[in-house]
Amino acid sequence: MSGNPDMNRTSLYPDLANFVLVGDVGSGKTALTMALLESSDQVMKTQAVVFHPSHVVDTPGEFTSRPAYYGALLSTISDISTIVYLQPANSASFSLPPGLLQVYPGKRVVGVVSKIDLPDANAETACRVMQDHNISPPYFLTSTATGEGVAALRSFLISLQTPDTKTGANEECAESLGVGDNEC
Ligand SMILES: Nc1nc2c(ncn2[C@@H]2O[C@H](COP(=O)(O)OP(=O)(O)O)[C@@H](O)[C@H]2O)c(=O)[nH]1
Ligand SMILES: [Mg+2]
Repeated sequence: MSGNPDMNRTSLYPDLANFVLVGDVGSGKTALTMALLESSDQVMKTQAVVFHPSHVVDTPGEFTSRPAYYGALLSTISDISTIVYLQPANSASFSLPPGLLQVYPGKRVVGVVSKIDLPDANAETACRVMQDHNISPPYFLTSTATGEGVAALRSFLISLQTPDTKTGANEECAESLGVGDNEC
């Protein structure tokens, strides 16, 4: 894990830390990771877990779509406090492995609707899918093509690292960060 060269790079946002992105193959995890970190690295198919500085972790989509990989997913996320789940705006199917939230009941799950710029995007449906699967609002609507919602999500994730927002006041915090404009 520490052999990954990505671990040694410095981050523009040192407080943007301690989260793992999960979601289906092609849901936009790597593109969103790069946008959040403002990294110019090229987005290529993620074949392995990629560790960025400060415990920011990008996972291959197979982790959520193939049961054989669930064990790997569980061990990857065990030390990370926040799961960022991506629901593509043009998909109504949910891809977080069943029971994952029960295995780690203490983890925060942040619901993100990705690719809201797509012509067939339906953010409302995507939010409903997350709600139906026990992911609580606020949801963050994002597009890495237009950049919409990326800064609000980044601010929210950074706010989770400050002790007084870890308990309780996060929805208020999200609103004050302007997330309300971008909610379902
Ligand atoms: N239109 C659009 N395309 C996106 C967006 N985010 C990612 N993509 C594209 O979707 C494809 C899969 O993205 P990627 O980040 O590799 O998905 P991952 O498999 O979840 O890591 C790539 O071709 C990206 O350029 C977005 O917000 N809007
Ligand atoms: Mg990827």
